[in-house]
Amino acid sequence: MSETEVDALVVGAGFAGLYALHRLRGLGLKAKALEAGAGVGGTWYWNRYPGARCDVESLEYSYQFSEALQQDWEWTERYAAQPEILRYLEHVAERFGLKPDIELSTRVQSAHFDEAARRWRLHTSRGADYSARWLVMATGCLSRPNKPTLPGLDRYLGRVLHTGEWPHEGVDFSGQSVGVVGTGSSGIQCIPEIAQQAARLYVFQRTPTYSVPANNGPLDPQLQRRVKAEYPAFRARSNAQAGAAQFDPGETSALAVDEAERNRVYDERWARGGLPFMLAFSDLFTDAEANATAAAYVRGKIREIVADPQTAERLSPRHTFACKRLCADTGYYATFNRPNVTLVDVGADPIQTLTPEGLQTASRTFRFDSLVFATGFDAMTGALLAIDVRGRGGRPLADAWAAGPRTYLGLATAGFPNLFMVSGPGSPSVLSNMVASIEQHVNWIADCIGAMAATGAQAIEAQPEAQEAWVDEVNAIAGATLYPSCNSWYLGANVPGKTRVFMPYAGGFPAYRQRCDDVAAQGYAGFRIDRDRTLERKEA
Ligand code: NA7
Repeated sequence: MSETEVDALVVGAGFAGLYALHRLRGLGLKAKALEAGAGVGGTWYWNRYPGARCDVESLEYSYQFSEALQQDWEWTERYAAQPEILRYLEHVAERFGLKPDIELSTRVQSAHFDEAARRWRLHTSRGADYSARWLVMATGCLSRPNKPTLPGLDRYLGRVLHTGEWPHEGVDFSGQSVGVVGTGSSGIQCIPEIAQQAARLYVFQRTPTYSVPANNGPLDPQLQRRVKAEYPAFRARSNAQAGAAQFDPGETSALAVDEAERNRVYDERWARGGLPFMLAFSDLFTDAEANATAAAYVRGKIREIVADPQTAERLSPRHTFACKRLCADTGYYATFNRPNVTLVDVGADPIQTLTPEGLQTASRTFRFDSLVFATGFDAMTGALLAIDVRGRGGRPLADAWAAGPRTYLGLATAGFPNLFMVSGPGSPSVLSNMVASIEQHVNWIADCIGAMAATGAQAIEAQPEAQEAWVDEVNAIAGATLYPSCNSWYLGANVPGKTRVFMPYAGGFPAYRQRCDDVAAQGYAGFRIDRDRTLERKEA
């Protein structure tokens, strides 16, 4: 099969890939997106499990690049459920005429940099080859499912599901006995839903989870009208916050107020619902004693909600509050008051093996018809490293990142010219409102490619010194927080054998964006730009 030559290739057609394709085409480039799914939507295409919902508010978790789009689209709930977000992304793909340039059901298997031609050559699962000068990896931070390799899994005769690869036709658990492994965001969302349908539900919990009520509901039409009346100003307020969302960070230390005042603040945030709870005070992420007050408050709530004291105790986390991502739920803890739900503490009584009928822990045997893995993702690097990416000198990305990901600004990596990552490791990404971070990255990348194309440059590459300095800065910022203190996916600790490095940039979205803008304004400081006259002549 012959190679399809374009100017730019985008890998992925979720929030990042769709907007990247839109921007690159807007530069007058010939661009294509290659997408593994049979439809657009990325994360929101794959994660169709019952209860799947965003925990950033709809009015913020949406594109801001088009005023007409943000005026026209009507969100129905405070926190949109997966089907609504997927409809939104399908609308975006249609509205901006992106579909003709998206190859669906096309998984990129390899991406090799051809140094002589300064082009990326990609091979796909459909056997097709593509080449492009510019390569934008919009492969997602949470897109490669983490599937535990439990002994005996191949002998289990029931149905095995992963929340991140949920069947499109849905699953009917009526009358079934179901086992769920995992109690992170996906688990806490699907467990209450499955509990309502299944005859019996076993929740296999390795680590208890801090969760606050989402307090979801229909989106107040008046609020939506008010926001739309001043959407650009509303977005500016969001973008000025560390997480690129209006979480209204508290300005006082949790230790500067007495217990009654502290509880008043926590009560208020708990009633408001959602992730702003974690910013109730200024030092919850930096001071262990302050953090412990939030942890104790949530444990108190669990004891209030859960009737059986022993179950409440097992559900109560002991690790640093919010150093694994905080969850926002709808009736999660209360689900354990249902007579058909059993909590199994596999932290204390580990899973030994699966059996044909269910599973065995050290002390008990369980039987169930279906097993749901809500076990998360090989986060931030998983999807990138699943592709055989090779840069200059044929060096594999897996080799360059053997000691953990190394990037400059989370946008590029030395030795891999013209390859850009959207929300890559070393950028705020998962510590921020993803859509805002994605747009900021795509805008930066598109502006950079536009600037290169305008000056006839064929290659731009992060310089090792700039990259090392950035990696050090990212590590230093993380080291000043409590984040490294528990086994989170931010650190890669959820995937056996993965190098333990805190991957996202924890310095906040505004500071990060300023840094990226400064680098661009200084003529792409820290990058080397190549203009090869020989190539120019060939292309003319
Ligand atoms: P998470 O947050 O990584 O949660 C995965 C859960 O699965 C967590 O409770 C894990 O326990 C558990 N897990 C993983 N492997 C195992 C094994 N082998 N045995 C038992 N339990 C296991 O993934 P989610 O999909 O819920 O959420 C990911 C992000 O998506 C979320 O943070 C939001 O940003 C959106 P552990 O804590 O590792 O002991």
